[in-house]
Amino acid sequence: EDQRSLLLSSSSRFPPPQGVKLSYGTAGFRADASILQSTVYRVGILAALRAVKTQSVIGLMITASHNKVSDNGIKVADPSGGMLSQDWEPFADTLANACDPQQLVQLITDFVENENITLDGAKSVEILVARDTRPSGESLLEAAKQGICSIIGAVALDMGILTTPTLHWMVRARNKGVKASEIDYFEQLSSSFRCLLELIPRGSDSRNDADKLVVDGANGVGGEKLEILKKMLNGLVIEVRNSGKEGGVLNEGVGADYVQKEKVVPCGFGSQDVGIRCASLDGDADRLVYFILPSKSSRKIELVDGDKILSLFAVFIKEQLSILNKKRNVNVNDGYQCCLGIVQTAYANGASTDYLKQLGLEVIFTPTGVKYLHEKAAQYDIGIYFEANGHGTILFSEQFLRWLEAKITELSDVAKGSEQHKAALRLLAVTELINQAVGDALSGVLLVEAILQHMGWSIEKWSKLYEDLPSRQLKVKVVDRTAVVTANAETVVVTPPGIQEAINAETAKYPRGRCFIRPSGTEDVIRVYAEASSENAADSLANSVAKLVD
Ligand code: NG1
Ligand code: ZN
Repeated sequence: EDQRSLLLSSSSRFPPPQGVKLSYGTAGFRADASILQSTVYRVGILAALRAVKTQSVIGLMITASHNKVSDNGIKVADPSGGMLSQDWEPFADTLANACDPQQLVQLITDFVENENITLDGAKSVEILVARDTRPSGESLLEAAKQGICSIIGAVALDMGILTTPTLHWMVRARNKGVKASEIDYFEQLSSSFRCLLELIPRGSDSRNDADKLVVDGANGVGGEKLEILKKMLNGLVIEVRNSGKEGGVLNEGVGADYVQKEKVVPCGFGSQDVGIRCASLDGDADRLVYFILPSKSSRKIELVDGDKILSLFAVFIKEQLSILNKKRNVNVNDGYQCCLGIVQTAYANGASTDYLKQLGLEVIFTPTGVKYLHEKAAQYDIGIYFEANGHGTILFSEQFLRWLEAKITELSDVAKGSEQHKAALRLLAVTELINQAVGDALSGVLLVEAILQHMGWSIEKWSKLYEDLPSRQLKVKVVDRTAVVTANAETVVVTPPGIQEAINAETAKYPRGRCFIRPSGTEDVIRVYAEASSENAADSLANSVAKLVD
């Protein structure tokens, strides 16, 4: 009864916006910040219920990632540090769209009963709340806290401004019972990075100023955090641009989404950067792409996207596994077969898929959205997933980790310092450097840099692993995007009938042509993707298919 009146009184302070229907998409709730107070308050309630139900720490992140600065959003991190379990998404939707306090409280009461959640507050639970640098974040964070505190026994811990992946990492670490502050996160990243450099065969040939990395921080939280992290690193010189302190606007003409979609030089970069290794983070630092400025005269960049980061990681992991499995000092052939899986979406450049398959790797496709890729990758001993836009990570199974640790113990007895021993130590360092909760631009950048140094590769050499097929992405505004339903990891349109046949007929006109359409999960549009052997051909294929949708 106390619980009921607590909810009734707090929810009356957060009336929902009129005439908007929100849905918990692939990236949580996202909208113009001015209409989000009630949604964020309600997601606070949901997170508290999730914490009580799982008896674990839950995370709440207030961000709209690469969207414009006036937008904001909120998403929930589950106990593992991953995305909210998909079976709670419908509840998130109904909760966000309840029209008055009575209906809201009724929905919560029914849900609590169905899920067998005991709300006696006997054991308190914690919800970690953080936000990116958006000005609207402060008051939204307050609304989230109010939601959390409306559930008896739930405690909100304000973590302040963090990157999205740091919050996910903290949730995961806290639930494992290990150290989980932001400094612990930075320390884990910098020490595993150092470890990888120390294991470079020729000895670590520290990079100097002439070989610096320049990072575009998207005028967001990532740049500001990288300024702290870079001071903890040896053997790598990083210059941060667009850290948000120079007055630029978040995600405006900067950041990973802009660089990847427009393929042009971001603000703050120019002729002085020709030939230099550059990288871009997105607004909440969970995406990473690299790029090179090929010439002074053009705004065009050579993009080194998520597919290429994936390929670099795959080459390195595969190499270390094969060194480790060579019968030399210790017979590692103990019957354990490490299963390595690569997960992509239909947006992966066709040339990357060909390259990975030609390396003998198993490549699997899922629909767009990190939750699908992550779930698939988790089915392997080592699962590497990336979206072309630069969101991705590497997952290691518990079984693999136990096997690796046993190997290291064994090798350090009989073959200390051998190549086999070093390969095992490198893999262990990767498990600590890469953020296994979610894609993370800061941990990603350090793994890329460590591997490039290990291989002795320049960014040009890396970029030439394979040559991207020309591609074009378009979006078409439609009245009802749900009218388009797809299958086979979004590569085939099922309804409306007839469209797929028309797409096939168009695609057949182009050598190496590939094209698909799908409804966006984050915007009110149908996205068109086309690939072909020349830029003109890719543009023309995309345009003619876009006309079919209109
Ligand atoms: P939608 O709007 O569903 O295409 C976009 C990205 C996804 C993912 C989500 C979440 C593209 C083509 N799509 O989804 O990869 O990152 O946003 O942020 O880049
Ligand atoms: Zn993001």
